[in-house]
Amino acid sequence: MARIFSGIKPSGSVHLGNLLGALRNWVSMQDENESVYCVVDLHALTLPQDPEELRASTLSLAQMLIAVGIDPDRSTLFIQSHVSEHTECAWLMECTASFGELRRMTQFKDKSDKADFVSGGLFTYPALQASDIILYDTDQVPVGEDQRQHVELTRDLTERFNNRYGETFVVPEAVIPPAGARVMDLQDPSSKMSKSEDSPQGSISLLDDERTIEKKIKRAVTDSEGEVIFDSTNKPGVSNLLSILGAATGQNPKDAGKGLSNYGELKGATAESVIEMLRPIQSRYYELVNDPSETNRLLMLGADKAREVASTTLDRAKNNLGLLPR
Ligand code: ATP
Ligand code: LTN
Repeated sequence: MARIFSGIKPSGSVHLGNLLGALRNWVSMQDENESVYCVVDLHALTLPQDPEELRASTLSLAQMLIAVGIDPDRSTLFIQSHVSEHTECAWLMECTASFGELRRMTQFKDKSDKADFVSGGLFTYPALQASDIILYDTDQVPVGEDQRQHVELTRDLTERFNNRYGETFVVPEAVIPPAGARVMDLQDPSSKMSKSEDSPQGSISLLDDERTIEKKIKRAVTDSEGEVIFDSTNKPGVSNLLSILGAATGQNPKDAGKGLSNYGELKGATAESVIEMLRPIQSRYYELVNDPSETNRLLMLGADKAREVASTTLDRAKNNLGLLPR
């Protein structure tokens, strides 16, 4: 049995990329592993947040995770800021990471290029992420392709720490799905579908209704060739639709277009499969929204379970580092 950890930010509405790149893997991995899943609200603070919106989107994201199939009885599901060991361990990781390593992170480069205000937290973000992962003696981290570099950094930091101070942390590895690992924006297939980018037409929210999904997919950018073939370099828009269709129907993206002779058919088939996939998720989500106190209760239990493991790991790290015991 492996130990699994992953996290997602409450930074906007959960989209198809999150589901296909990460959340579906979270659900399937919880059966045979010991899994820990976290709403990483502290990571959302790297950009300025409206307090009311942050509170609402944190709860709503936890409800969405349950709706997609995370079972709080089988997995540990909690909110990052409820377990203060994460921020404490993040300092240890900041002091283990070099300035150059943090500066090379592409997510930092992308987000800092676009932001008016670049916080120190945006720069040290991967050190907090590393601490999320290592506090649970994690073997595997299910994430989308964009997070591979952060998990690689986590591996480097744990190896460095273990070399300096003796065996302390488990060295984790990323688990990235073969299809759907990188769902692109429907309007700009050169950038990934994202929660916080301002591209509502390019991103399909898991809560979009049928008509909205149809409209967004119909308007997706393709090309002028008209041939339904997978070629992500030369046909990024069409290939993105094929990836979505493939991931939603359990096929390889190269095979997903068989029998579809034009872009209209491709878009119709893609919209239909996405709508079918989201229908049961939406109905479970709206049931949970009617009873927020039950979600809050589950999150408190989750935080208690998480804290027990995290505090043991953090004590071990502090001891190995030479911090004076209390
Ligand atoms: P933001 O836009 O605020 O950075 P995000 O949409 O990238 O958010 P995260 O909370 O950062 O979402 O990521 C949650 C998980 O979803 C991560 O494992 C990430 O790799 C995965 N993910 C995010 N975007 C995509 C995408 N477009 N395709 C596939 N996986 C994705
Ligand atoms: N950095 C990730 C979110 C994240 C995460 C984690 C993912 C924070 N902590 C730990 C996996 C494991 C992102 O931007 N998607």
